[in-house]
Amino acid sequence: MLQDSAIQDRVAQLKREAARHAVTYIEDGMAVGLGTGSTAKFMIDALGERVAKEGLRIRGIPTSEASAEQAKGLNIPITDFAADPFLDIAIDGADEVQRGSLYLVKGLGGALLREKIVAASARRFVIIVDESKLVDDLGTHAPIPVEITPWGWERAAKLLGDTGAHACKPRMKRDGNLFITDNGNMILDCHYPSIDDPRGLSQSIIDITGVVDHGLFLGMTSEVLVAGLHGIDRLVP
Ligand code: ABF
Repeated sequence: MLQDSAIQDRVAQLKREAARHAVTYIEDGMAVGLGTGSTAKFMIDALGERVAKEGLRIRGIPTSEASAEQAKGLNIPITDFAADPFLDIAIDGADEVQRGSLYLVKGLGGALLREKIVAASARRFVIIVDESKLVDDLGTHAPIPVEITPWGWERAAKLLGDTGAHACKPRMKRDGNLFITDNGNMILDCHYPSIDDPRGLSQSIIDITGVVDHGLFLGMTSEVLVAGLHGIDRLVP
């Protein structure tokens, strides 16, 4: 029996391999959405390597300040939506992937709004996860993060309760201060006992004034690369 740390090392190694594979989809001249999180970090590293070694000429839109810093450090040119309103591909991680539909929960890293804008702009949206992220029902392991404007957040929290959330708690940082997104907003982490109608829930949440967006990414995924202990699986909707 492998020890926990040995399993974690193996999973990290597989995620790194899946990230390297995803980066082979990127071709010269492409505009690329750069995700956020530990898996996306492997992907940006692998992309930086291709830029340095092969002279790959691409430009990226990062989904967070952290990913922007990483990309700049690797000499990956940064672009914006004025120059590139549409992206050839975006590659990111996720917190949950629903088997079959490939619907996602994203945003535990706090970058869900920029991630969703980038995903919506991309012709191909590729997700990399380890197999622990695969679920039958969304909301099983992860709360649904909802990005909201700080002013009036208590009202939005109450109305989110009416959509079936048992609890919607403002996200806090480890130091006890409120977590504020790169866009200056708050996140409410909403726990749903079950999500039978993801599309209906998505619409009900977005209809609440003060909600900027939420972590349900429905019908956006082009493919998922799953790093499992036995290798990498490729899922398509
Ligand atoms: C981003 O990073 C988020 O949408 C998601 O919350 C998180 C996944 O992180 P990791 O790859 O570290 O599990 O993709």
